[in-house]
Amino acid sequence: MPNVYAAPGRVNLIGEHTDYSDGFVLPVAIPQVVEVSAVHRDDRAVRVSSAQRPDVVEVHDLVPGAVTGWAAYVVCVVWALREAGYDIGGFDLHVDGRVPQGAGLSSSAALECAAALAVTDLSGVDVSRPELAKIARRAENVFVGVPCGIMDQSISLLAREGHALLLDTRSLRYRHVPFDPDRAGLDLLVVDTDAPHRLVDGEYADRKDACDKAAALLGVPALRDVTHPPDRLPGDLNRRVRHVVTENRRVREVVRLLDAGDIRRIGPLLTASHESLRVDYEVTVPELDVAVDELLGAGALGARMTGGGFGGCVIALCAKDRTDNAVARVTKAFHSRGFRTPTAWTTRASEGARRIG
Ligand code: GAF
Repeated sequence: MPNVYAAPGRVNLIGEHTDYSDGFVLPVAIPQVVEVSAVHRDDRAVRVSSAQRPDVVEVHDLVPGAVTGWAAYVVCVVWALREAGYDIGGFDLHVDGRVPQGAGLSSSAALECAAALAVTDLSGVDVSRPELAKIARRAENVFVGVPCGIMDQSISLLAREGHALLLDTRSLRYRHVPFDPDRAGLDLLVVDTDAPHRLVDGEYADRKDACDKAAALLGVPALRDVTHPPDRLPGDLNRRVRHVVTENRRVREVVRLLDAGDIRRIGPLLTASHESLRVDYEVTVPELDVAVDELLGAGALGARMTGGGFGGCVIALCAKDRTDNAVARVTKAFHSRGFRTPTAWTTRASEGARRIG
């Protein structure tokens, strides 16, 4: 009998493009999960199949570069766990991915985390969830070659229902912050713009390089250590740093309001985050900006892009009686501009990775 594990995708409430500068993030897990069914093998090979793909990948010699494409996000964690000294045997892994792909909802980290939980649990090795998040991030950085931060793996493994996760990406200390829009008569709305990702990998790496360069010029270990936006850096760097500095402040302010039970007042901070990502960090596209404008025009308390940007999803905090109208407005505006048809749904803060069968 296969053993089945599930790990969720996420939306990030606030704290965008801060996790590779040692900053603060505040994501929530969504109900959509990636499921991985795992069966132990007698040898050390890893075989991966998927309900969504026709190809089956079997790897005997697990080294970076040996596998590319979707299967790399599964086998990478076996590689990284072995590298970290854990005794992980061979497995047949079957994936059923229900997190929308390419929408910025972190389907890749969900895949990594479901696989990581499966192979560690079934190998009887004891790895803490924060340690597993670090290993899964390293797997993606080194094996897959994507220079992501640690936010997505952390929320997938550490999420708690009805809560957001406040994570300090330097110390890796974290805390669950109550987040229940429903109780306040609000919806957390997700709008998938279906905008094609443009140059996402190159642009993401470019932003990370800019942050590293700015930190070096300012003489600090990471932009987390900058308290006031600078004005003496070359080119775009002042604006890039300003985003990170102001975004870290906004995360702390949102957490203060949520702790005080003042969820309605986080709206303007979400919107300010979007403005910062649009003007200073330049990771939005017209579809994201139009969606945010229309949602706000329909009375949303706040709205912003979520995830890496350059396409993907927008989130909004909306009074329940305004949600339908807000979605209709976005759809109409998209049609009149010739954008693709957006998809929208309400979501809730859900639980993290777990065994389900
Ligand atoms: C992507 C990355 F994977 C995260 O680490 C994070 O940097 C995010 O973009 C932007 O906040 O999801």
